[in-house]
Amino acid sequence: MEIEVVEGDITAQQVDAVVNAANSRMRGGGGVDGAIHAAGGPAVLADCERRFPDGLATGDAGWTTAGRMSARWVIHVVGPNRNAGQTDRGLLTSCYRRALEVADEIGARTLAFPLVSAGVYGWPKEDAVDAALETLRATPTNVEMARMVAFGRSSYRLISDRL
Ligand code: AR6
Repeated sequence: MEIEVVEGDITAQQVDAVVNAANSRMRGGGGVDGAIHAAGGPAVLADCERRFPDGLATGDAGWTTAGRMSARWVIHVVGPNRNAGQTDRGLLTSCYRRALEVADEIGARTLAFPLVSAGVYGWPKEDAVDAALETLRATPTNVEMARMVAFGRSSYRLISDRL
């Protein structure tokens, strides 16, 4: 699998599926979650309600429609909330591994990822990047391309330095 990095907005990526840094309620939120629901429109929330009536566990992934975005699917993952004491790094790497497994289930070949847990959830950025890259590299998958979408210059530099 090819791994690349771009600076930009994840909602504008021309990929099969965009990955969302959601929360376990799966009913939208701020950050990248808010941007994805705003860009995809109400169909994304409606699909979340239908497919995830009880939400989604931390570390897990699940798909919905991408609504009005050019991607076909959103793969929602729930990263650990470090600010709430969830410090188990295995929950963060699980998000990337489970996202690839869900992509394989639905047949998505190109994915765009945000830096899960590195915003509101307070995971240190450097380690969030390392967790993402090492898991994407180590997980067997049919996905052909994983694009890390950096929100801002400093995240872009951080990811490209480590790539
Ligand atoms: N495109 C790409 N990356 C973005 C975008 C965007 N449009 N917007 C923000 N980021 P966060 P978390 C980056 O806080 O830490 C939400 O309320 C951002 O700079 O979105 O996993 C959810 O509902 C950061 O690097 O996600 C949850 O409650 C990264 O995306 C909670 O926040 C992740 O930041 C999840 O927190």
